[in-house]
Amino acid sequence: MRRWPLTLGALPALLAALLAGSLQAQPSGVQPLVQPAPGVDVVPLGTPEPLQRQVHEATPIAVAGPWFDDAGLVRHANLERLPEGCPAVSADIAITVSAGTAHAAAGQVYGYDSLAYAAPPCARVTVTLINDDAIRHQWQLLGLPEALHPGGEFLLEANGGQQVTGSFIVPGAAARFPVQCSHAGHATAGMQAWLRVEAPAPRLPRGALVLMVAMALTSASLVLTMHKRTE
Ligand SMILES: [Cu+2]
Repeated sequence: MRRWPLTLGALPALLAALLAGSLQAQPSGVQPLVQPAPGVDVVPLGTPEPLQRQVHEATPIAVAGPWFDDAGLVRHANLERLPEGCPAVSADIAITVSAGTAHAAAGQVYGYDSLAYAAPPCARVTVTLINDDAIRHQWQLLGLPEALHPGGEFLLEANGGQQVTGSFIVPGAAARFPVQCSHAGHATAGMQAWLRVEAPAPRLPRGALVLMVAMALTSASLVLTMHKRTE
């Protein structure tokens, strides 16, 4: 019974000591739930950096790799890498495509202003897509070598009223590549075309042309002579 007064008497000091200890242990700020291992730097959480968006003042020249800005999107472009069977870029072909409802064929909703494009084998084709509608449209070409174009695709997408430009190199063999807008329903509503790769007709040497003309003239004169004799 004599210990109680002693214990009670020491209680305020004990409480004060505990309080002081707990205040010292109280963190001054928010502490991580898991303490980092010694030597590990802790990066304080803060406002994340805003995503950097690539913005171009004007329509860029053809660029390689995925690219987008306020104008639209270029995906799987290829400026330099040569497809199989192409020792070099054979020609530079520029194609300008206008897209939208104003270019739809009769009975269709959407369309391009041209339904067929042509390029010689191994040509570098630079396409500019001009979107005359307020909604987005694409010029998506499929069937290219997958080694150079994931999924065989080259894609331009122009936002409403915008234009985008991109390039690719066609293979060395004759082929026909389908082009379309892959937005739901747009291809079946008329937004389809073709790119044809074919070698230009071989040019005859000048001597062969002269010989052909001479033979034609000789044949004509012979026919005339025989006709006169039969009269
Ligand atoms: Cu479209």
